[in-house]
Amino acid sequence: MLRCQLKSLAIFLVLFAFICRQQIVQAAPGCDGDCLEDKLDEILSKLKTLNGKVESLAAHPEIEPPAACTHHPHAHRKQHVTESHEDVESHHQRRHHARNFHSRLATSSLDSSSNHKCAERLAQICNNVGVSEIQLDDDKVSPFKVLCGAERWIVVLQRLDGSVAFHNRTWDAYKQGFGSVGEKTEIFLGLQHLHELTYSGFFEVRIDLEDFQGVQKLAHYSDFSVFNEHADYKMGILGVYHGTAGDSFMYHEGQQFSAIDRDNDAKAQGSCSEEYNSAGWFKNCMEANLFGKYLNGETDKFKEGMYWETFHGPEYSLKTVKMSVRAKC
Ligand SMILES: [Ca+2]
Repeated sequence: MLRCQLKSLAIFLVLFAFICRQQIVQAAPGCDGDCLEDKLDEILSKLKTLNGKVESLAAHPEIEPPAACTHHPHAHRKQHVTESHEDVESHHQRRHHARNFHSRLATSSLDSSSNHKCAERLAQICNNVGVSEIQLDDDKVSPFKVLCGAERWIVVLQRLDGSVAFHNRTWDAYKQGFGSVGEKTEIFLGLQHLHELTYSGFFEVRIDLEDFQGVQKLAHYSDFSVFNEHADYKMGILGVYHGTAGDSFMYHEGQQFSAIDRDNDAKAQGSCSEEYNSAGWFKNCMEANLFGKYLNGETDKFKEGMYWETFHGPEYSLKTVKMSVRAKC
């Protein structure tokens, strides 16, 4: 019942924000758009993120929405108001994959504990440190190579020395990925593989950061998923943060991916990708720039470097960044 109320509240807030936005802008003809529009779009973006979070929680297969929720007269109308058709499909697809994932876990070994079943599942994905080839259960997805870290973490982004340019690439480049898979090489797995991987089950994410003094920090989030291309590879909920780096990634939760040729950010006027020569799950605009330029530490290029807001701030380009995902037990 609480989830129902939360969803209704989220829908109401989004609709209310839309109406207020129109009325306020119309009532203030002298406003050139820089004053009210940016503020209102920022509020609207936050409300949309809140709404997406509630819906993602409702889509969790282990917590089915109560019957009263699914039969709510506005339940379907809400989805048409707040989501594109593709988004709805993404939710259904995710629930389908998640159910399959748990079904496989449940039937893989009837006389084993659930942890053991999960361990078996993980062993199939990434059982040794080093380069490995992944074959997901989805037959439509061809096998692809990944770098497996310790404790079965799968490295999806690795920046070590600036030998590969991560910034200013086109949408297709971020979709396909670039660099080469190896322990000492720079790589981005690509948004399509990231989507396929994170939709094959439930995943967590960790981001390891290092500065030029050798100080290492960690940001860990309990959940991570990337929607499909129809949803512009939107980032799903991040869940709970813990770590030593500080939380500079939650700001990006629920955002679609943007590149120089695809502005999906929440900045009403202009493109974050163009402004900072980068790409990412931008809002208005960022608190971390994982695809930023490799600028070797201190820099006067505000937010253009590979930075993390709560670890050295936006005028320091880090030495190494590694982003990894792992299937959860
Ligand atoms: Ca924009």
